[in-house]
Amino acid sequence: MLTHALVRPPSANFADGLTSVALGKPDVARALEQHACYCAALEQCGLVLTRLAADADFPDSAFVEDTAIVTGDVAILTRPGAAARAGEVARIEPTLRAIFLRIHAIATPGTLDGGDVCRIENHCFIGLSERTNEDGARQLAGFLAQEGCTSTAIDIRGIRGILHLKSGISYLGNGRIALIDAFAQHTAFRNYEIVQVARGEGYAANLLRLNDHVVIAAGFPKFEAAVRALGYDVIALDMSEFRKMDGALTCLSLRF
Ligand code: CIR
Repeated sequence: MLTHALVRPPSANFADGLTSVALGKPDVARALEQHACYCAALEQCGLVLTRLAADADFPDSAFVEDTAIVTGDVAILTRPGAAARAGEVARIEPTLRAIFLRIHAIATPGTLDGGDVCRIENHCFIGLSERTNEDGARQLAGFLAQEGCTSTAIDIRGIRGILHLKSGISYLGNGRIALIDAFAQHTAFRNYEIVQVARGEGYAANLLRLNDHVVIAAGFPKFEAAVRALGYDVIALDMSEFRKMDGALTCLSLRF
């Protein structure tokens, strides 16, 4: 059962953050409205929120997921792969130290973004990406092993159109994963029931299973119908402004 989440709203200069997609500049007022709806959805799913202040020193800082991996009593501070985001970890560290009993940290030369870590029960898939390197993945695997969690590295560097592993795969619970077609034949996922995201709806592969609900991005009708047909209680959220900055549902919170 998830009970808490950390969130940080976008700052006034959110549009100055990093992006690899050509979807235009985000409207910050609209991003703030979407963020408020996101927070309300997390609360509807039973989570108590810790709301951090917007941080204009780091335009990408609303994407708190990339700064830490949290599991049980432990937080593992990341070392983000984009230099412009490196300072975000120190900004969130005091909050994590106040919540978690044990803190580990990815050290140089390792790099790791939280968006590259997909937890499925007691196993983590760790994406090797433009942001997460082998050393970062190896360090994380070691920390996870200390916590009784196994892991597998998945190389996503040849897959076009995804920034992080979790841009293309999410855990729905009940042994079920949602994934984009580029992952459909991957042997690492063969023991799971797969809900394939239709071509053209790939953005929807990033979702949140939060207790009794599944939170998905609005605007992907085939995928939404498939998830509803499985019997999940679905909340669909407009994510348009975050999408313009390569962000999706999981990026906007740390859940524990
Ligand atoms: C970045 O490029 O780092 C941000 N603009 C987007 C980060 C998205 N984070 C995530 O998927 N976990």
